[in-house]
Formats: sequence, C-alpha cells, structure tokens
Amino acid sequence: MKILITSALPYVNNVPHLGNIIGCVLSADVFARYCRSRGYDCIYVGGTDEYGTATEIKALEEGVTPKEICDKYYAIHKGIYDWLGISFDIFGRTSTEKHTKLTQEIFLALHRNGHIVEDEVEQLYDEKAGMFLADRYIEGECPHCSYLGARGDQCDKCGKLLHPGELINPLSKVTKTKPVARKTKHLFINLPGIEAELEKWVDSASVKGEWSENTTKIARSWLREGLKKRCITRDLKWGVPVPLAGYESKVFYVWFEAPIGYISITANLTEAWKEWWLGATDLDVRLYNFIGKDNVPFHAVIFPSTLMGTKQPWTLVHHISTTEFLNYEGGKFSKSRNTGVFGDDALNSGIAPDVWRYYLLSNRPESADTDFTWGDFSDKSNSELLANLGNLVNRTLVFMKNNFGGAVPDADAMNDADKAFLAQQDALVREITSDLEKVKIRDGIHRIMSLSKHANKYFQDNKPWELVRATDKPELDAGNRTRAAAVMSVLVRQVRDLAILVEPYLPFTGAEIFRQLNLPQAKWGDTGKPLPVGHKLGEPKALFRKIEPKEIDALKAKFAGKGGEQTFTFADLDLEVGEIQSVEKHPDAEKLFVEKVRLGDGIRQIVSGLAGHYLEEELVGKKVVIVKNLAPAKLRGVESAGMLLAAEGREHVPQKVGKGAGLEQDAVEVVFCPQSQVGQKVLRKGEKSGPKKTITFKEFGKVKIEIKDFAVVCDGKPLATIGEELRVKNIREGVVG
Ligand code: B3M
Ligand code: ZN
Repeated sequence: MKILITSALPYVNNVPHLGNIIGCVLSADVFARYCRSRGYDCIYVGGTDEYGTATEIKALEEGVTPKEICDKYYAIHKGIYDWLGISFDIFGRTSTEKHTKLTQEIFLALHRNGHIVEDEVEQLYDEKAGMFLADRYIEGECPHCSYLGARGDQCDKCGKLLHPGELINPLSKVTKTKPVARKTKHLFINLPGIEAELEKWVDSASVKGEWSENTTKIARSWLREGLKKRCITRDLKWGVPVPLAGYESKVFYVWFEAPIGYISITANLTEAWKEWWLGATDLDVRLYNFIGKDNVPFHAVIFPSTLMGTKQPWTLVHHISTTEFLNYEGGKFSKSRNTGVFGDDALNSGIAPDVWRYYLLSNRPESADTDFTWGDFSDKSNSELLANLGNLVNRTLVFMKNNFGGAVPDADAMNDADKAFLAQQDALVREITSDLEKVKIRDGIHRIMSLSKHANKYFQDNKPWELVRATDKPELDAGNRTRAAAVMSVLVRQVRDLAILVEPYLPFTGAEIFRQLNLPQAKWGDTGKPLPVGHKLGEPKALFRKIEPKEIDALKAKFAGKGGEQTFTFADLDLEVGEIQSVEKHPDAEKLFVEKVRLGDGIRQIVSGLAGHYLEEELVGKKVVIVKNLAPAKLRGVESAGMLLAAEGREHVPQKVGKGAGLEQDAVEVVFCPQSQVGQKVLRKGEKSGPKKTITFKEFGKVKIEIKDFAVVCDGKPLATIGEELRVKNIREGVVG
C-alpha cells in the first residue's frame, strides 16, 4: 500500500499566514512524517499555484512579468516552509512543461468523451488592446460605496462582490479606455454528464475514506442541487494554453488546471509517477488531500469529476482532511488589511519553529474555528511545552547524569506498579496511533502531552531523589538505589518514546531529544521497547526557553502596529429586527431606495441599494435586519441612519434542460426574518448581547458575515433571533453587507 499525500497548492502571489499554514502544509507534514515513521511507502507533494488573473495583475502593477512574480513568491513560500521543517518530497510549481502537457491531455480526453461544450457569453472587450477582459481587468466606481478603484469582481473598500457590468464608468486596466460588450465563446465542462458516476463514487468514497461530516455534507449539497456546467476557459495569457482551434487567445481557468498540479508535480519528482496516479486500485494507493474548508467542492466534486470524465483510471481521493478557519485575536487573518501573523513574521520572531508548530497543531481548527491569540500562544508554550514536555526530558536526563553517570540502568527491579504504569502508557501510544491513522492530528498531540504529564507525575510520585540519598540505615541504601534504577529506566524509556511520538509534530525537538539520548532516530514501531542497558546518554540541554511577557508584548505591539488598524468583531455590531414601513425611490440615484424602518425605539430612515433587485411592494411590511449602531451618513445627499442586511452571491438557479442550463447568476437577496419581532436582537447562536459603540462603515466591513449553505453565519456561527435562525432562499454561498 502506498500513501500519497498532498497539501493544497498555495497561490503564489502572496505570503501565507498562520491560518494558511495550519490549514494545509503543516497538517499534511505531520501525517507524512507519521507515515514515514510507520515505514509506509509514502510521498508528500506540494507546490505553488501560479497561474491566473491575480498573478497577471500583480505583475502588471509591479511592472514585471508574471514569471518574475512567481519566481519571487515561490522562493518566499519555500523559505518559510523550509524554516518550519515541512518535509515535502517535492515542493514544485504549476508553471512547468509537464503541467501544461498533462492539463492539455486531460482536457483532450474530456473533449473526446463529449464532456466539453461550447457556449457564447457576453463579455467586456478592450478595443485598443484587442482583448477580452477578465473581471479583474476592469476598474470603476463601486455602485455601493462610490470607491473609484473597485474591480470587476469585488470592491476592496466595502468588500462587496461585484459584476463588471455594475461598475459605474468601467475602464480597462490595460489601456484605461472604456471597454465595450462583445460576444465571445468559452468552453465548459459538462458536469451534469458525469454526475451519476460521481454520485456513486461519493457514496462509497466518503465512507471508505471516512470523510468528515462537513466534507460529505458539502459534496452532497452540490449533488443535491444538481451539478452545473462550469466554464473552464479565461481570457488571459498567463496560463495553460487551450489546445483547440479558435481558442488561441485563451487559457484554462486556474481551478481547472491547479489540481492537476498534484499529478504534474509528482511527475516532476519521479519518472515512476504513474505508479502513484494511474491504474492503481484503492488498495494500492491511498490519496490524502489536506485542504482548507473553502476548497472542499473542488476536491470532493469538481476535480474527481474532471478525472472521471477522462475515462482513465486516475487515483481519486481517499481521505480529505479539511480545517475550519484560524482567526486572529477574534478577527480574521487578512492579507489585504495586513492583519495577523504571516509566515515571514513567524520566521523573524526569534521564536523557534517547533513552538509555532506546537501552538498551531494543538490549536488546529479541526472541527470548529479556533483563535490565535498572543496571550494563549505564550501561555501554552510556557505551561505545556516548557513546563511539561521540556521539564520531563530535562529532569530525567540531568538526574541520570548526576546519579547514574548517564548510563541506562538495569530494569530488573521494576515492580508491578511500574509495569502497570508502562502498560497504561503503552495503551495511550496505541490511541495516539489510532488518532494519526484517522488523521485526528489535534487529538494526537493532546494525548502525547498527557503521556508526558503522566510521566512527570510518575517521577514525582516515585521520588527517585530520595532513593539515591544516603541514609542513616546503610543496609537499606543499596535496595533504594536499585529501586531508583528501575524508576529511571522507566523514565528514560518514556523520554525515548516521547521523542518518537513528537517527531511528526515537533521534528526539531524530536531530533534534539535523540541527540541528547545519544541514540539514532528511532521509528514509531520502536515505542515501548527497552533501551540497551549500559547505553551512555548524551549531554542534557534545555529543549525550550521561557517566553517572557515583555517579549510577547513587543511582538504584539509590532503586529498591532503593522496593519495600523484595530480589529472589529461580531460583538461590535448592534443588529436589530425592524419592519419596513415605506419604500421610495432615491431622488438622485436609480439603484437606491429610501426606506422608513420601524425599530424597537422608533422609526429610522435607511438608504439601500435594492432598487433593481426588488419592487417597492416586495419590501413594505417585511421584517429585516438593521445594523443599528452605524454612524449616520449621507448617500447621494440623503441621510441614512443604519444599514439593511442583504446577501450577495451567485443565485442558485435550479437545474434546467437545454441552453443555459445550470448557469448561476449574481444576485442580491434581503435577509428577511418573518418569525421575529421588531426590536429583537440578532446574535450569534448561544451568545449574549452587550453595550455597543457607534461604528463606521469601514469598521463594519471588517466583520465578515457570510452565507454558507443558505444560512447567515459569522465566523462559522449561525445568526439568530429568539424566533429563528437567519436564512436566505436563493443564495447558497455569498457575503452579507
Ligand atoms: N490555490 C486556493 C487556496 O490556496 C488554491 C488551492 C489550489 S489546490 C489545487 O486556497
Ligand atoms: Zn464598494
């Protein structure tokens, strides 16, 4: 049996933050190291995801070529992962010849099998540059916040998702001229034609591979809604060329080719790549994908469909290990806002990589979002790594040096209690093994720390320091010393077992303990074995140092100053149910409505961008959610005291037959709450309300409220009033503003 491990290929155009790192590369590394320690035949494949609009635009902005951008960021990623001890068998990239060849071959097989369809789409065209413009190549005024630099896909100021057609005065980023609408052809993968086979596969693979509940749920929800055809081409230069006449100016959409990177990068590692990827049964090769939760549809649905559609026997994923989000001090990590700790920050922090690894792994967002806080980071390092693991190893080795000349003593005098203790610890090792087999990485490290804690207690309870002290009854001393020898042999063995067990998590520490034990690195299967009697241990040295409060304060200040911005969280919002009394058109803006809304303490006037999405009569009398503590503002001359929550995203159109089937379209949908009463607060389920300050629109934008599977959530928690959980009807995934 071969184990093939991949971690999501990070986009090359920025520096990964701690959330990205724990989300895939670090988690996969623990599993890969565990598999190697077990002696499994395994490889761990990773690399950068290099093509696409984001890279091309960054290059345009920095005045360099996309290739130069990729080279620069590839080196940054690699440097961070090397420092963190990520043990890739290869850290490759998607911009290679093998990648192009494989992507084109897979596409041609899909084409031969009738799974590729062509469709005409209206798109903006730059006449001066003679090119169609991808969404991000268009800039203009945001219809929501009037920001002048909004992009065709999103406004960076207010964070709203946009469609290029919505921008006021759109301009091409390339020539700064006004683009015109033109029809162009694109290629689509016809997923409905593969759906039946995929569904059968999901049914069995999710059980065999023990997919998490979340992963299975997402895959099933896609299937339940019916798969849509998906556009797989884009008007860009930086990408894999489409090998079809008429498509010379287009490349493949990055999400079509990026997962093929797993295969092409393996092909760049070994000539024998097909042994891993083609023609193997799931008894020969098991593929483990480590990804963040937002990548689940691509790995559980779309990429398997792509591979199946070729009718070739590709290795499909066995187990998908997903993580939820890691938050930063109660808010989100964000590159655009420069909030949070990034890989290069950790590297320059003066704190050892294993300390970062420990905190991230023991806090891994395995089943719910978790939070990085500086206070918790230093507490856990000091109280767990230093006071538990570090202390056990150090006191054992120092005691051995001072009292036994560092030579492993005879264990003959072990009594029943010692044996029972070891049996209990060995049982714990079996549980840790089972955790790792099931990729329960966080449980594994917690149990390892319990094992260390028990060993510390055993040291404490048996008081070897009293047993080696000469007493006034010399006839007893020899016996005491034999007893101390037995206790210490138990402890030395525990230290060696811990060195084996922590190695996948803390590779530098594992190696250092082996160095201090003066033993070659042992493997997982060596746990529980006695050490050779008389073996001379090496020189003890502290494994960890205390992280001082002033050091943390300095780091915290450095990072707080970095973004120059405070974080805002859901707790800063005052959301209340109101009823719309009247709706009128804004005198000067055709997209805006002026509403009078009754709240718990009176009537307010609110301006919102709902004209064009709703008719006045569809809103009057409805209960809605109002952001009550937003500073009043004038929108095109009309005062607005708050904001009405609405979702934006791709409207989910039920499967139709014929042309245009399954296309999704952009939509805006008000969050209605018919079961709630005016004046009720909207809270995260299970939380209480507190006093609120007035906030600005920009501050409001820092709190990310989203639609996930039609539910309104913030940081993964559903929003609710006493009467109901908030939901929308037509938008499955989107943002709320
Ligand atoms: N680059 C998205 C991400 O880093 C994407 C993953 C590709 S995996 C084939 O979240
Ligand atoms: Zn905006």
